[in-house]
Amino acid sequence: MKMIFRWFPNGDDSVTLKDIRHIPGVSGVATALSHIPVGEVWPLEQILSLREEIAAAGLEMEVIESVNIHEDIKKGLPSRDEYISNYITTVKNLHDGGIKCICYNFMPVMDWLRTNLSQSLSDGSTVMSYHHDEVLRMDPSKMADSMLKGANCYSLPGWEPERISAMVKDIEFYKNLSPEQYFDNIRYFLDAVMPFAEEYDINFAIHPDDPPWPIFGLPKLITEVDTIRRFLSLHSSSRNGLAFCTGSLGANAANDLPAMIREFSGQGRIHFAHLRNVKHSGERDFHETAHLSQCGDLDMFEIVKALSDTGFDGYIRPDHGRMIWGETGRPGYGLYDRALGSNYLLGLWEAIRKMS
Ligand SMILES: [Mn+2]
Repeated sequence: MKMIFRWFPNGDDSVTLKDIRHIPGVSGVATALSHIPVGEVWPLEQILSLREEIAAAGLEMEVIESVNIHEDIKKGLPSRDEYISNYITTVKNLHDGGIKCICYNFMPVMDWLRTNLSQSLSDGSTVMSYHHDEVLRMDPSKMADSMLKGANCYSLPGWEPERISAMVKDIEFYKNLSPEQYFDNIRYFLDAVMPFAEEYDINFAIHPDDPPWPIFGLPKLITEVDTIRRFLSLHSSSRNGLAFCTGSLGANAANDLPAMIREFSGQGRIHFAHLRNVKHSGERDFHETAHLSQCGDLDMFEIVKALSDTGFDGYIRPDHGRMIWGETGRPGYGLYDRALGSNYLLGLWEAIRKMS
């Protein structure tokens, strides 16, 4: 297992590589060439120069989060073949740049969604939260405004300008696409790309839908045990795996996360784990919390134990944290609380390993 930390290059992060190097037990970063528009090839030279920058700070770059999927692939349009071909070239270049794992998602239109990027907790810290009633009342055309307003001038992954400009039109498009057709589009992508994942020894880790239920009538598929089983069965290669995000899947209290980890990690299908905690305040309402079990509704001990017991040897990163100690930055991605979280998780990992 390697503990890593998400980091955004090109000055688009309040956290520096030097900061990350100071966190004990963290060996590398999950990062991306996020300035390249979705659908275009990532040039090898740029991958290598980012790798050098990260190596110069004493850190590894083995995980990309994310290489986004062009909307035409998700929609199943004829133009998808060109974008898939570009994607495969990017995979080859990432292989040549020493990458071992690619995180991505197949969420239509938008990536994750929250209704408040800075909700105050009783300890004075702030976190991101989600209230479903507010989403039901939301005008999709105003949604991006409200997300970006809370972003403290940092880019928000999954909320790139090209996505936002097409958002309302795209929501309409998906109203006519059945979940069956959507699964077919994922299968088409996997059938094209997985042979290259094999050839280049790169694990693919799909991120679950966040939150794990439909919004604006959009198909949501990577949300619970049944749909994840179905996704994994679309392509049997063990390279076709999961970025198991406890915060995303854990927003639905019906998901038994340790059992899901035992099943999917036991099959060697979890390549990357995003570990964070959430507190439910209603069936479809939650806020994020510090990583400790006692701070939220997820049992982080059982989650880490399930990974350890199944011989998990992929990457873990602390996912979103609180904003504490006066820090400002991209919501969820401050330094301090994620550093605390990583060391809590490493402590659990060491104790579980030594006692088993
Ligand atoms: Mn996540």
